[in-house]
Amino acid sequence: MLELYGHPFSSYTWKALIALYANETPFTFRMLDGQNPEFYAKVQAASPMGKFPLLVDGETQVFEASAIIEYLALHHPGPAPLIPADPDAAIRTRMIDRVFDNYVMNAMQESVDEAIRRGSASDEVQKRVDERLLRTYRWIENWLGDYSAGDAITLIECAAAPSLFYADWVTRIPEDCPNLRAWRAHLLALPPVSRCIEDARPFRAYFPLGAPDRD
Ligand SMILES: N[C@@H](CCC(=O)N[C@@H](CS)C(=O)NCC(=O)O)C(=O)O
Repeated sequence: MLELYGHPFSSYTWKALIALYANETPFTFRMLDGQNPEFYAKVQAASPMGKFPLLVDGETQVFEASAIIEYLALHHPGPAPLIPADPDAAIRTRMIDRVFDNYVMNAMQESVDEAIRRGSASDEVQKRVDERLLRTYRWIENWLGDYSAGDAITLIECAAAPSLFYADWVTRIPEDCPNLRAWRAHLLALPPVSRCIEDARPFRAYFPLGAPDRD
């Protein structure tokens, strides 16, 4: 039985969970909630910074959410085309996955980290984050003109849903990005994503910048 170590409020845990849920892959969730110190010990030992999620499949341990999805696509495939079979399409999918981790998730995280350190994000940090996120939002808005996956769940949806869910709480997607606003709403309504949202709801009070009263 596969094991996934993570936390229901963690965006990168969602990224792996969405892939597991999309293919109805059986797994045991090992929740990092302080109740089981041995879960933390396992995660700490597995990767350089002890980050989660961590997937364990017998003797195999996989960290980095994108690598977990690659592993699931290869060893536990299901109806959801997590990684396209066509090699060129797969390269494009991996490239867009990097956009969400590097330019959405990381930008948002700067405000969150500052809020954890100081209690709130300074105007200077928030301005820098706003600039980075708005530039990325506009790039995605354009990219969406050529993208249509329908209800399919690939690595792109796994990366996009959690990063856009939380980034919009930090820097609202503006009205001049209607495709992106609609796509975020579409992603949040996909059953594997809405399941993550509901399971995370009890933890919203922990969002360091304060969770808005929506979604
Ligand atoms: N690059 C990693 C990032 C994982 C990450 O940042 N996980 C966060 C939770 S969302 C974490 O482990 N936080 C605890 C820590 O940094 O100690 C991935 O893609 O899996």
